[in-house]
Amino acid sequence: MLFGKRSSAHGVEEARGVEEVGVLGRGGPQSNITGHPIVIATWDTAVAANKGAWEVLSRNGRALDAVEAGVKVTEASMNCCVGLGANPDRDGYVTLDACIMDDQGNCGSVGFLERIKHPISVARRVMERTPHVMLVGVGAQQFAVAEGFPLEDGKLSAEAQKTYNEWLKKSEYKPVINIERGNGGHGPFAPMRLDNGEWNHDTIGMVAMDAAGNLSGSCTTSGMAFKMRGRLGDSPIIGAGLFVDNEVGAVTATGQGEDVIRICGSHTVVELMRQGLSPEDACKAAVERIIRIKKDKAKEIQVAFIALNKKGETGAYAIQKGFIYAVKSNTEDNKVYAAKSWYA
Ligand code: SD4
Repeated sequence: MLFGKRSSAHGVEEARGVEEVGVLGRGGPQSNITGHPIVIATWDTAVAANKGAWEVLSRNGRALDAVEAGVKVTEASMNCCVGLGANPDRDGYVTLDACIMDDQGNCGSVGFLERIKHPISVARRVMERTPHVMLVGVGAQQFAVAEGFPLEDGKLSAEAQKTYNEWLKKSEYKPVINIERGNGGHGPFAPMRLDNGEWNHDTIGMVAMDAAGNLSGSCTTSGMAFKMRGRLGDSPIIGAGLFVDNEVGAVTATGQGEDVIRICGSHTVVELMRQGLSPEDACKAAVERIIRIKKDKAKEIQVAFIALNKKGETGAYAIQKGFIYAVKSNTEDNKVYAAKSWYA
């Protein structure tokens, strides 16, 4: 059904419409769409983060500054999932991934970054001050320190230490064969749900349009809790965890990064919007692609996308029920929405 729509004459017409909007965007003069600032972000941490972004957007600031300021709120807060207070990898180290992309196709990213409080700002420096897009590990940390970011002490937060100790106990008690069955032989990765029954989610992704009609996005995470040391997910990968095309829209992903990477998730959603799909339909079509690949294993994972198009329309879709996101604009007061999902 969706594929039929994409290849129809109607789809082509819609795509042309998007191209016309694009003339005002990337590479050309600033768009003169006005009065349309909007920001959306993943999970419930979005509410505080959107407020941070809105302080920039409501003063006619750039979307790029807004998406950096917004997710910094989450990075600085004590939580399980983003920033240095987050849960560690399975060796007990917090390793952070982040990326950022603006309306000009500029992008920057850091992966496997340790002991730096604001990976999103380091990602922005990579974008603005290096000839590269991505720095990882020790090199990313060296760059951050050279740029004046303080090197923090690397201790786990009290909460993360407690969770890690608990996790270590459980991993000792889990027979390896069951671990292999549950995780495809890749060893003791994070549980899909936390002890309190909530999804084990580890990311904030944010996309915004400013009053000039220009788009930007950011994504920052500690990755999946108790991941293997050195593992990168989708969040630092431009096109997977985040993609912005100022002619079309901006998209970010959350959930099991490996399955987002497999379909170049955020880029795929942007391309589907370019072909005329609404943000929600585009997110849904990308989720369906993952479901087709994963088959029955899709029941065991969560992936969700949020999308914003050039008209300021938003949408989201997830594999599993329970994914939420928040929207702030002149007309939406940081309302939290439950995304539609493939499995009820
Ligand atoms: C990752 N996508 O590292 C991130 C984790 C996440 O909800 O978003 N969890 O794979």
